[in-house]
Amino acid sequence: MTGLILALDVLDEERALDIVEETRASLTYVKVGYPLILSAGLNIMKKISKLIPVIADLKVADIPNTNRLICREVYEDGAEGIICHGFTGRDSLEACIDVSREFDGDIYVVADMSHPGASAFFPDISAKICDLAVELGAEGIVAPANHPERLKEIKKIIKGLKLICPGVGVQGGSILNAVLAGADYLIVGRSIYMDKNPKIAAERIKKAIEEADERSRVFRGR
Ligand code: NUP
Repeated sequence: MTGLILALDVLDEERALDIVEETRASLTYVKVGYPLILSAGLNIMKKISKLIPVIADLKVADIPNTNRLICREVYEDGAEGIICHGFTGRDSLEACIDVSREFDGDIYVVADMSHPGASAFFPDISAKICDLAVELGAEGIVAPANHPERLKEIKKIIKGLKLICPGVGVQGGSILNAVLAGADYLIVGRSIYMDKNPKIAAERIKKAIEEADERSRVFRGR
């Protein structure tokens, strides 16, 4: 079953917590990133993690020592998972993964991105990043739901790693195509938190994911 991750890129702590409370029945994780953390403070992760597991989308991309310091801080502040870059190379990614083991946490590695500019560099390096993530024992890979052809290629080489995918809704990707291409989780932000009723929006998207799962099962069973 494909899961739903809310990308909570709102800037107000109270609103953030209200949206989590309203939508969490439809979600597996809430993903927080720089916008919310910088406006509300790192402590927001502790507050959200009392309601639902948190993935910190900090796209950690520094030298090993700095990566270690960042990841420790973020796990101590309540995150269950951290999104890191893999293009920094083995030692930097390994530093993140070592810390994740100390905290029994997860690392998700960005192998490709969903914005138009990503096509300049990522398709050339994404297979290498995936191989490294598999070898080092990451929990999952971040790859674009709005590029199902790239998603399919990535799915083939990541063994059992989880594929978590932003890019449906406002960025133009289709839920069905992403699920058929192998997404394990869809990451959705604006289509939920900008809706006048985030609870209903999350329920609607969850239902669309369930329908896509069903079609995917029928398709695979043929
Ligand atoms: O390639 C990526 N694309 C992307 O949109 C990697 C990401 N981490 N994201 C994040 O997913 C982005 O920062 C935002 O938090 C979320 C997508 O949000 P939305 O386009 O559904 O509003």
